[in-house]
Amino acid sequence: MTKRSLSSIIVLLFVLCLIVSGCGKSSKSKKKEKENGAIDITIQDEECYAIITKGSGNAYNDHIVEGFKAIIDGAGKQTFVYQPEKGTAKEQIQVVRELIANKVSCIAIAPVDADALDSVLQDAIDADIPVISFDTPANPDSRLLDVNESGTEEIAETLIEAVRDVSGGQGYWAIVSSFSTSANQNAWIAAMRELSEDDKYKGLGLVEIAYGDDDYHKSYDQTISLLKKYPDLKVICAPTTIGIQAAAAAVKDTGKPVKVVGLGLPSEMAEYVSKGDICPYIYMWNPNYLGQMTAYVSMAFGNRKITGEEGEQLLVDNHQIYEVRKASDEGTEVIVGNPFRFDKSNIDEWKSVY
Ligand code: RAM
Repeated sequence: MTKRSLSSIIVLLFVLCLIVSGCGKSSKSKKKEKENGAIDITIQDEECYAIITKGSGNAYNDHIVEGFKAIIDGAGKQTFVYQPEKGTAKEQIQVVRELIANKVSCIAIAPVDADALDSVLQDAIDADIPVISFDTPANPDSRLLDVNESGTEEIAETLIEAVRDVSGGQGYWAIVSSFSTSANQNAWIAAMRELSEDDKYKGLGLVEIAYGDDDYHKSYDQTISLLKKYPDLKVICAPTTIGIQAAAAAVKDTGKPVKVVGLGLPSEMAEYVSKGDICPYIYMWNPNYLGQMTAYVSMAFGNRKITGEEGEQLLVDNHQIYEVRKASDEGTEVIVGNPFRFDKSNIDEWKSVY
């Protein structure tokens, strides 16, 4: 079978899945709406909310999806979940095209590459399908709002402070990031670089940024290379859940006196954090809650309750108000929370939560 016919079969199966899952609009109802000219208010649109993560095989993404589904299912609406197997922009683009054809109620996406997704996401917006991003922002002109896990500056400051703390303020450090095209990672790294100009961090020297593409083996190999290349390395900062696990394992396997800090899941990092020698603490927010917020925001857009304009106030669970603010990329965002610290004192309590 040729590659082309195989991908046609995959697309066909995908469309069938959308229809079976209730996310497809039948041509019958479309025709009826068109025939009459007037809006048939007796036909209720089936609401279907789509979530597209950066890739499968990442527990962080699974927790987001779980939170998203819980809220949408609870509201009695349909969800469509897509986690690209290879973690490529190409896979995401193909799926967005299908979602446009099926006129879903809202698309929530964590773009692997915001520039590559830009045009297809704009096509969705032009087709009157709201597009929001979560985890990592889509470009300002191809999203209505970004559901940002935490402020860029807050994350950057938390991470560089950790580097300063575990190094004693002196020495070389390196970053093990996820994809070189990840807008969230790049924004955090740029903000860390800016902060490192401060006198407070003048004893620190950033030697390299390596990319593990949210792939455990690649992140592990990248860490091994860093350890070989820089024998004086003191700290590795990995602002990715996959990267931090791989970096800690590589440091453990080589026995090098290097500390690892960054963003990790308590469930995946407990073995290191409870010992504290390689990794004294990690930071993270609740990914399940990020998924829940993404679901609330998706439904609000799907029902045209909000526009994503700066200053809009979003009330969640009758008590919590989130204000839409201008993001550093000039688009708009809503900030879900702050990075939370997990160390020896609380990691056991949290490792079974996420
Ligand atoms: C990884 C992803 C995600 C990042 C988290 C902390 O799983 O790259 O984008 O925000 O880690």
